[in-house]
Amino acid sequence: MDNFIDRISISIQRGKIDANSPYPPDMKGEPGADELTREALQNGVAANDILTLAMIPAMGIVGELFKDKKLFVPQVLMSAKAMNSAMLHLKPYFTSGEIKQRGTFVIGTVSGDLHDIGKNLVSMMIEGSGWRVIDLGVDVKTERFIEAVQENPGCILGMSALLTTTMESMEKSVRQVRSNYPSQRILVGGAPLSKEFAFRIGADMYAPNPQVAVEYINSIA
Ligand code: B12
Repeated sequence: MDNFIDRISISIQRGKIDANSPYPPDMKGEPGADELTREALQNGVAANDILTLAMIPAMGIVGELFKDKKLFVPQVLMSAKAMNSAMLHLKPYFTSGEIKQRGTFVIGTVSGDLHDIGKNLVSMMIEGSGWRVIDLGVDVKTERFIEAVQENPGCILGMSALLTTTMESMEKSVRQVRSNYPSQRILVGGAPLSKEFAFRIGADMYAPNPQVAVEYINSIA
């Protein structure tokens, strides 16, 4: 199992999507995150181990290298693509669809923010715990969040922000949704957030990861 975990982690760190992908040149022809994840699952490695021991830490390493200017945006994008190719294989394990739907969860990344890996993970895990998920995508304007709440009475609303600058868009969206729908449940997440920030802007809950998010929404369903 360690071998698969290490190889998946490296393929994400290096941005190696699959065997046909020419990037990075020194890994030409080698299997990437796509094949390695499929094989790992076929060999009995648990989906949750692949996610928590390989994929999430690998993106963390990419983030550190990016911060230290040892990696640049195009390389980070390749890592994001490799991560997404691995996530496609995990989805069926987290979204078996066997559970009766508990309610509707609407989620989006706030205006000005294009980061969607974390949001997609949260969507996948929440869907897997029995919720119908409506994913509004990235760069979601306040009006769109409000429309979605209006169209889905009783839903729980999730917002994601990965940039300190877009935490302001989140605040605006949360406050406006709240003023239109005072009892709307709002859950927020994203690396730069904190519980204090979430409560200050009027959200009901901050979850640092999908597990806490799932526990929270199941506890109020
Ligand atoms: C991948 C990445 C990109 C990719 C995004 C690809 C994609 N499709 O998402 C690309 C290359 C496009 C990109 C662009 C930029 N990025 Co960027 N990016 C990252 C990176 C390396 C990883 C983010 C990620 O996917 N992490 C993995 C996932 C699994 O973690 P996560 O997103 O935090 O999500 C978890 C939790 O936060 C939580 N969560 C997330 N959302 C939600 C929502 C809810 C409701 C809940 C409950 C939980 C939850 O659950 C998730 C799973 O555990 C981070 C570094 C980092 N360490 O975060 C920088 C980072 C976020 N980016 C950064 C920057 C500066 C940028 C750019 C401005 C760079 C530039 N000069 O152009 C642009 C901005 C583009 C834009 N307008 O959004 C900075 C932000 C700095 C800051 N403090 O604001 C970071 C922190 C890098 C750094 N250290 O400097 N980026």
